[in-house]
Parts: sequence; C-alpha cells; structure tokens
Amino acid sequence: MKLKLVLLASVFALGFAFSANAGTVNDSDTDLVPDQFDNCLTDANGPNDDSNQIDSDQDGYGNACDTDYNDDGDTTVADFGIFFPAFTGATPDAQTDHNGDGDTTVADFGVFFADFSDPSTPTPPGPSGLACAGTVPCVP
Ligand SMILES: [Ca+2]
Ligand SMILES: [Ca+2]
Ligand SMILES: [Ca+2]
Ligand SMILES: [Ca+2]
Repeated sequence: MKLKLVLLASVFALGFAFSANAGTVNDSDTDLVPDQFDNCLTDANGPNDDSNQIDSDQDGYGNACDTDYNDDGDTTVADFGIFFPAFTGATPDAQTDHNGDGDTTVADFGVFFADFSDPSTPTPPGPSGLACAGTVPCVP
C-alpha cells in the first residue's frame, strides 16, 4: 500500500514537472532548440540536423533560413549572383550551404528558390528567435 502511494506521488510530481516545463519552454519547429535560442524559428536546424544552428555570416539568422546573402533584407537577383558562383564552385561561399552538408548543391538551390519566388515583398531572412538578429556579429 505504501509503495503504491509513493508511486502515485511520483507520477503526480512528474506530471507537474512536465506541465510546468510546457509553460516556459517553446520550441515552435520541434528541433530541440528553445525558441529564444533558435536562429531559425520555423526551420528544423537543431542538433539532429546537419545545419545545426550554423550561421556563416553571423547575422543571427541561421543558414537554414537565410537566403539574403548580401544582408539587404530581401532575397533578390543580387543574392542569386552570390549563389550561382558558389553552386558552380567558382566562388565558394559557406552562406549558400543551407542544409549544412558542406557543399552548395541542388538541395540548397531549393531553399534559395523558395524564398526567391516567394510573392511577399520583401522576403527577409528568418524568422529568428535571437534578440540580436540583424546585427553582425549577433552575439546572444
Ligand atoms: Ca530551428
Ligand atoms: Ca545568417
Ligand atoms: Ca539580399
Ligand atoms: Ca548544402
């Protein structure tokens, strides 16, 4: 009987701990990085992803959600002018490796093109959960 009571108390304590946690820690994209530390709020770029919070240009927007290579707040033909020579290998640029596999490939072009073809104007990088996003270097 006593053991059952202890078990019951433990289950209650555990449940309380979980519900208390749920109230304070948000992880919108469920990539295991809490929103306030996640440099891509809506793209999974956590420890289970190759692009794990990598931010090559240190602007507070992770490579996974930053196709604005020249930092002018929009994804335009000018950014494609940086992507293309990285894609061909003529001028490598770490920013254009969106999935973190170490190379700029068709998969990365897919990420670029999704933002480039987005009808909303402008198409800014992010969103990022970091308060310093948009300043270089962004030091949380
Ligand atoms: Ca993320
Ligand atoms: Ca960035
Ligand atoms: Ca740009
Ligand atoms: Ca890549």
